[in-house]
Amino acid sequence: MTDRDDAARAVLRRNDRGGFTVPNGRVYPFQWNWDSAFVALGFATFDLDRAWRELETLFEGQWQDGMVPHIVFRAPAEGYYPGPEAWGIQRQPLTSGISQPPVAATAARVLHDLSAGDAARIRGLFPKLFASHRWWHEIRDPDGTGLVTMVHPWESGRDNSPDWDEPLSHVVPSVDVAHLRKDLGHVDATQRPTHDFYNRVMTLVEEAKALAWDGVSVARTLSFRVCDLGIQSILLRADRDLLKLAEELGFSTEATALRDWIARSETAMQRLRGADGLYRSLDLRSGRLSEAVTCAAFLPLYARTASPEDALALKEYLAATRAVAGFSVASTDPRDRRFDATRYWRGPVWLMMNRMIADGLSGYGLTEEANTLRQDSGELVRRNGFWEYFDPRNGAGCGGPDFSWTAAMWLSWSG
Ligand code: 9WN
Repeated sequence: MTDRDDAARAVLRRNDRGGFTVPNGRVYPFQWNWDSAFVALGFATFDLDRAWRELETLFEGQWQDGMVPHIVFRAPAEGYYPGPEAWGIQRQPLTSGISQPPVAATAARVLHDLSAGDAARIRGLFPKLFASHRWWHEIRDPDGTGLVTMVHPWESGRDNSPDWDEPLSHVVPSVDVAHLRKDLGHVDATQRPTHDFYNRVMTLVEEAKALAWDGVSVARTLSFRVCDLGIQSILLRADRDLLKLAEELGFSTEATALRDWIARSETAMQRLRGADGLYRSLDLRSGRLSEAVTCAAFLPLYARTASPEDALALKEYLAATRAVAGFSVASTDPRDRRFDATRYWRGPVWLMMNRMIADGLSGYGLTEEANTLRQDSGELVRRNGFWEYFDPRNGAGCGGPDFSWTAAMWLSWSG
């Protein structure tokens, strides 16, 4: 074990609030959905019980209809907007009203594989995981198209990606929340989304509040309705992992439903393929594919739904962008006019994204490319520490320091 491994464990321990982990104590002082799934992989390298606990506490925030909220406000904390009052949801524990990419089943499968035949924890979690997948496939795909709807850029976890520029331009801001923001007290404004972005996304929160957060009404009527290539791919991969668990544990009814969802998604995802062969997100209101090519373009590999030809095209695409960007994978194509090297999801490299992309590349036999991503990711941490995200041009750390998922990725993958 190296000093850096020790430091990574120390980050997780410091951000541990007793059964759940905050992404960063100052910038994000609550429990986040997909952060917890990645963090569980980090804990699993030295404390498997604590890793399970991370997923279990996340699911304590699950709604009756199956949704796993993107934030669980488990304990009061200052320093973040929008906090619980802005969502107006009366339930305990307090939560936000939207979700995030469903990485949890994939993480649970990893934990189960490490649990040496002890199935007690996965048996407890399985019905909750299944309910959350059903929520995506039924409530967020009310017409059974095979493409799930996200209703808010924060659901993608790639908040201000250029993928959302066009669909968000049709949301007419009805609020001005610039003065309520707290993120700019922690992080340089050039590394965060704009005020205009915040006004539009908080308008969406107001729209959903007016519908009393009713799941199907929200999915059918919010003024931002997009099939995110990221969520769609991550869900398909997680469906496959959950199916493996269902088969092993003997949940046969659930296994049948999962097989149907998988088949439906595989067919529907072909609608996300652009004229150049690369996959994109789809604006479900306008029927238009996103113009931008972002890091999500690689995730059909992670979903194991890309063809071998797609994989070769992505291999070339990776080499071309890497030659321009320096460190991979830039969250937006560095040759695109919308690329911004330090602004959040418009350019920076994120380690958990690299991990999923590398998993995808390995799955298609592109071992050398997968290793390159792993080395790049390790190098970013070795040079600069456990930052939230990194400038692809020079590797400089951006956003919050001592970040949980970056430490977790170091421990479980790139270190
Ligand atoms: C909104 C916690 C989260 C991540 C997201 C990342 C960022 C929040 C914000 O931080 O989003 O959910 O306020 O900027 O974009 O992926 O889960 O780390």
